Amino acid sequence: MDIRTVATTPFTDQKPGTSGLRKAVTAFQKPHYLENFVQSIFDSLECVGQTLVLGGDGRYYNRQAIQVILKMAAANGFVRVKVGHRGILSTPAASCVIRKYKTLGGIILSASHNPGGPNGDFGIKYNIGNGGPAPEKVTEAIYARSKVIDSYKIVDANDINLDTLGESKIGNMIVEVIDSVHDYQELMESLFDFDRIHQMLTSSNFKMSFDAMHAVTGPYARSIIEQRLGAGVGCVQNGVPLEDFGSGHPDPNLVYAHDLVEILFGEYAPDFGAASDGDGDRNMILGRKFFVTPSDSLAIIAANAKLVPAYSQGIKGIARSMPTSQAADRVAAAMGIDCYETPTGWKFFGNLLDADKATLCGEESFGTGSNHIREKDGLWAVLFWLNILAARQKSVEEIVREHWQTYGRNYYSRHDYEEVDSDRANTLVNKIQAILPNLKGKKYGAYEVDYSDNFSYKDPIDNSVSTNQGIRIGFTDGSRIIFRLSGTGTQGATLRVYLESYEADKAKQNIETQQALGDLINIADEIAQIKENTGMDKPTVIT
Ligand code: VG1
Ligand code: CO
Repeated sequence: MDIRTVATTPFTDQKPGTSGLRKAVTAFQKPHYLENFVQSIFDSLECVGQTLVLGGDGRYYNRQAIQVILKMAAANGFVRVKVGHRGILSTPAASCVIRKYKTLGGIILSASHNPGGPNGDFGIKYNIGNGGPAPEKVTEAIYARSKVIDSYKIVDANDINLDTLGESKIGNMIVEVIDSVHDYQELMESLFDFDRIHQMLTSSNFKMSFDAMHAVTGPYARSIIEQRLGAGVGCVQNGVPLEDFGSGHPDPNLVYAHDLVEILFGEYAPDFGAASDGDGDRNMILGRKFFVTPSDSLAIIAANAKLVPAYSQGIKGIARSMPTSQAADRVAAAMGIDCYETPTGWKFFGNLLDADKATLCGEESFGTGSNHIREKDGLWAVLFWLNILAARQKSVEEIVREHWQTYGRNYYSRHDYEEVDSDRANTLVNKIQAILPNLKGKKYGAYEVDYSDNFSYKDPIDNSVSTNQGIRIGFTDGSRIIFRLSGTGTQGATLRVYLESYEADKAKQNIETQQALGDLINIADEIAQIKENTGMDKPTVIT
């Protein structure tokens, strides 16, 4: 085997964010940029004799990056790489394969919902042996290494044919091109009542539509929902993964999944609609003319978990990210189980899942999942909802409204201000930070501040502490306003403002969300002076 050691100089900007390293494609195309980061990952591991999982969401540069990483894996002593067919592995499928074959870990190439193509974004993340995103101590080690790296190792070899299943070799290392869907589908089949869902989907009185947004879930949804579960050809829209996602923005929300939204809010709306993001870990759930917020979805999944075979014995606990609404907390309280509040990003759920303290996890950002893998899982959430619908024989809207009547409704919305100048965004955060200590007891109309802090989290399993995870302002009636800067953007800064209020009164649970949150929206602007500090008079995206 011809191992070459190539001299390189460090880049200063290879710090992984909320979910791996994300940059413009052009950044990754700079000489040695990808190689430096991959070698920094390998240098933080004991690779010799190990197996690696490798795949991505199919975006532009996926195939090129895979060829480079394969040759570097061989040079660094891996004995086997399991790579997805055509380079495709959704994030949840990669997590599944890592766990099933007990590999050292995996590399997932994705910038999730960020647009792709030559002018779009690319990304790379490392997942550890439990199948989950590398925890902070690992990402910090990778970043530290990237700042001093002076060489990387690569084998001179021909490219691997990713279009044909089976094994070949680079030097001593076996490259195994695996079916991207098989292992994942088998796992889904072991969790849900496929027969019952099949019955519903093949009956004449239930119709659904799934939008894969030209991203990675196409092949998964076609195989599982259209074929195995009998929904039939045509149920999955935009099912062929494209390198630029058909110039779309593969983010399953009311703004970017507008094709699906039009169908579900149109005249001949089906009973159920769902979409997933670039790498398949997010989900949006729609009923006929009805949108389910991701926070409500988590709570409803938890409340109905016993209807699903894999969770029929009950759940141990729930975990949600800090900005996610407290709807799940109410379900946990009613069930007498714990609800954990973690910082944003799936990596913080790993320890709770491993320790069996939480069974279900969720984030307001259209992420839901469970202990079946260690990533959020878009199709899993869709199947969970289908299983609930099949078992309860009610509409999505009926199920959600009944849930509100039982537990109360947590009105919820997120306002994003994208591409804010980074200095201005930091100034805004510093200004709020400065007034935080003086807010307690302060009254804004009917709202009185109960607490205000910058969220810090102590992991109950390994006691690691993560500080500065977002500013929380809680009011005496349980309402909250949260301010955070995104850790996944690639241009300027994105300010996220999360708004939540609680309504127990059944007569007041049907107000339009922005209207219900109107006072809090104004208070958020008063506290953060958003318009003045960002120079923007309204959010760029409201979800
Ligand atoms: C966003 C979401 C967060 C999610 C992360 C990765 O992070 O808010 O909840 O875990 O994206 O999701 P941020 O730092 O931009 O707010 V994914 O589907 O992009 O892997
Ligand atoms: Co994603």
